[in-house]
Amino acid sequence: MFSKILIANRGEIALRIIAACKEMGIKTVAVHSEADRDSLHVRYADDDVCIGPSVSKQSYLSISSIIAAAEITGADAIHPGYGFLSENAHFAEIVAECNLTFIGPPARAIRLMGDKSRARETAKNAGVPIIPGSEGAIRTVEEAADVARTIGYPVILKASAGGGGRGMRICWEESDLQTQFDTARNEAERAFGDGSVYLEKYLERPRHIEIQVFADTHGRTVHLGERECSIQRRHQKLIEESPSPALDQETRRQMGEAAIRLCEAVGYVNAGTIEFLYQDGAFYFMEMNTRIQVEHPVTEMVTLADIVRNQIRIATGENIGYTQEEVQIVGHSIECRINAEDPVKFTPSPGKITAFNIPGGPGVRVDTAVYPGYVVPPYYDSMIAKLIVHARTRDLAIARMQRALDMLVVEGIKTTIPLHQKIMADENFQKGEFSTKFMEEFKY
Ligand code: MV4
Repeated sequence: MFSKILIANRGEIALRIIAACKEMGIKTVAVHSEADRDSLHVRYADDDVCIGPSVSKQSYLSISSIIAAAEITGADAIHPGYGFLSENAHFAEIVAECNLTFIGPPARAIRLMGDKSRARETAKNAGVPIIPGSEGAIRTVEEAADVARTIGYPVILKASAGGGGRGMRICWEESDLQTQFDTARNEAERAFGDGSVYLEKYLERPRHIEIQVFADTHGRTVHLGERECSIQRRHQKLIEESPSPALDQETRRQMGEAAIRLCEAVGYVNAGTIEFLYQDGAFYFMEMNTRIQVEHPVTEMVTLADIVRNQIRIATGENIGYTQEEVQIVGHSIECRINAEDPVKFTPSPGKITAFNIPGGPGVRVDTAVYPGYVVPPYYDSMIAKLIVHARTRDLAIARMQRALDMLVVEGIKTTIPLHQKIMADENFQKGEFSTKFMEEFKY
């Protein structure tokens, strides 16, 4: 087992990783920017190193500073959390070259899944359903028009190097194609330095459902069921839940098995998430995320798994320790992301939190790094807390979330709490009837 883990992250996920390490008897190293000197992850870690100025580029994204911090403090592994360097294959390679363990998948799996067009081809070859579309990247607009004519409009152009909704263009008819193809290429070239794009049939009202997987170095892969992530705005998730109100047992089993097939096809190791679009009873592979995700707690609640602990155990070469048959989903869990934002305009609302009171009681979990008097810096993501509930049924989980939102007090800044209260009270949300279009159509 590792004796000391460096956490290359900040905020609630850094604290979540420290919590797992403490329970495992592993020492921790926090790295922080100048803006984060007074952060809880710095206080709770055994060691801490300032790795640079406030802007992420010069601190949480600085590979050399982070490696130096690991060497100075004698860490033997690095946990990247989510965001920042978590899906940077180059970073994973450097970590390994420095005789440190990267707590995550092999660099080649990160690189392969980072190329969305190749990931799609890999899924197809593994027998995982993909959305009808181009075979690999598209080189000319004529090629795009040929594929689009075969599968029918609308179609969507996606950047191979994109993901998470960046670099996408919808075409409703052939006359849109030329402009959108050029725009998509130029945007992708500018944003990612790689102008390659691929094409898919555009699904108009899909649900976003993802499968949590784990693979160990001994060839065992299991899944921990799904998360429903359709409630999002501009590709930022707002609410996640598990299980999805849309899936029956048979579809859940098939989606889980498809996710496992993809992992096995690429020799995947550690925690990962396979994202699917689900519409009219069919599911299609969309992307794979090769990191721990923000919404992992809803899976932890319904499976009793400790995902971070498992990541660390797998990284040391231990086996998963249970079989697929032993994974059981119990009850229902919902997570609301509490952001320091205007709840209507979604503009950032950094500043000093003058009062902060978190709900407790049965079935409530709050993952946060905020405390009374904390100043939310303007440099990073606006998420300040995750409010997670667990109950026997979905209806009970919604009722529990409503009372937990009422009992959550954040003063001094604007937050998305009022928005979550409105969504929890929405009839379509309560019925479980929604798609990724929910927020576009939601009146608030
Ligand atoms: C799509 C789609 C419809 N049809 N692909 C958005 C995030 C990126 N991972 C892919 N995305 C989408 N791809 C086809 N062929 C709709 C979306 C999409 C979406 C997906 C999941 C969650 C929210 C979304 C919001 C808008 C668009």
